[in-house]
Amino acid sequence: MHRVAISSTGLFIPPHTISNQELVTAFNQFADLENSRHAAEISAGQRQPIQPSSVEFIEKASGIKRRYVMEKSGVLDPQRMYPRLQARPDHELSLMAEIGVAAARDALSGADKTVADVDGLICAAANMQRAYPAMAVEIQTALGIKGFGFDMNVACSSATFGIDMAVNAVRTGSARAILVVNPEITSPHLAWRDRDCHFIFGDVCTATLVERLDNAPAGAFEVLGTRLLTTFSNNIRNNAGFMSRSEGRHPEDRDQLFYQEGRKVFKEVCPMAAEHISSHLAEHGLSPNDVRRYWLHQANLGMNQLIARKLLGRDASAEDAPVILDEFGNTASAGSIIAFHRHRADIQAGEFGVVCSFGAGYSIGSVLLRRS
Ligand code: CO8
Repeated sequence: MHRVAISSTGLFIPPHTISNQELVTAFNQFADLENSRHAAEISAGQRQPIQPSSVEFIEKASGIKRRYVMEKSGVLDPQRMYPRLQARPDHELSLMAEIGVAAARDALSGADKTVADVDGLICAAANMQRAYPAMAVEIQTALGIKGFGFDMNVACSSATFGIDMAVNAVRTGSARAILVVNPEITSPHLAWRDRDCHFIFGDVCTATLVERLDNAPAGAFEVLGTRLLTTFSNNIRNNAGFMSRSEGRHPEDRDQLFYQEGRKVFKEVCPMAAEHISSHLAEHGLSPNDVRRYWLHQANLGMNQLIARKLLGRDASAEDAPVILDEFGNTASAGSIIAFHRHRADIQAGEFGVVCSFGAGYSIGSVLLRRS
């Protein structure tokens, strides 16, 4: 058995940002167009008008101020309201693989490693661009990694669950190092025409290099343990899948995109996540106040504040639980990894930190770290 560390992380940031104001302006134009198109039905009481969105609501309810996207003109076109992405020929690198390669290279250079040091690659994300061949194999081959790659999807917990798989492979000796890559292109799966959720997600890609502690650079974060939990819930869903065509579904049908019961998610997941983290820490003889930093999943600012308060018994500062969702929105599984990527340099040797994700499934994954 080997001791295992996270050596480094990588980040790819998409080229476009959408501010809340831009988003709300486009949404409200769309609402006006739809309402005037259906004016007769609305005035006859046969149809409800679409209500406008508001910047104030979005910031207060979520803490999100802007988000990055791969393509913005289609999202902001009130006649369209989803990104304009170009289909690529099969011989070209696919979009998800392209951003995966960029984040993976960033992670490798952060640890001063090359692809020759890596034996496998896991592509772990909430949405895959296609059914097969696996995205991971395309990214692995584009990078030139000899070994293996596979995809996995546990929605917002994909990154932490992927890290768990990588840690086990390195600990037991089946690989020296594994890259866990999280290309989260959420924008094509978001219902931009639904004001309840049109502000939530953003695109990004993160990568995490997991390797033997004795091969890792000084200052790497030793993985002391991982803990995973799932329990089925219909409160966050997307029914699009390979049976959709046979079921006679249309891509615009509301359940073929992301939908959720946000209030229920908030109420049910916060206590589960706090309990999950504190019992994970207890397994290692630690209490929540022994932890210098929590890099939490970035879905909602209020959610993170509540979880941190439940853990620490006081209000958490940005020191305790840094926030990146104001800039990125909810980036599905990448959020906690972006927080770790951006906010770990000041952690001292011997100090503890926890990366924790939570989301659809429900799924919760925590990774307990100690700086070496
Ligand atoms: N502007 C103005 N008003 C609005 C808007 C808006 N944009 N949206 C809703 N309102 C209104 C509502 O209609 C409602 O009005 P009324 O009181 O008259 O009914 C009122 O504002 C309050 O609405 P909510 O109760 O919905 O508001 P909340 O305070 O609950 O906030 C949130 C909504 C922000 C969605 C909040 O509930 C939340 O963040 N919950 C947690 C959700 C969460 O964490 N989900 C995880 C999803 S991510 C995941 O697991 C990965 C999925 C895979 C990725 C998919 C990629 C696309």
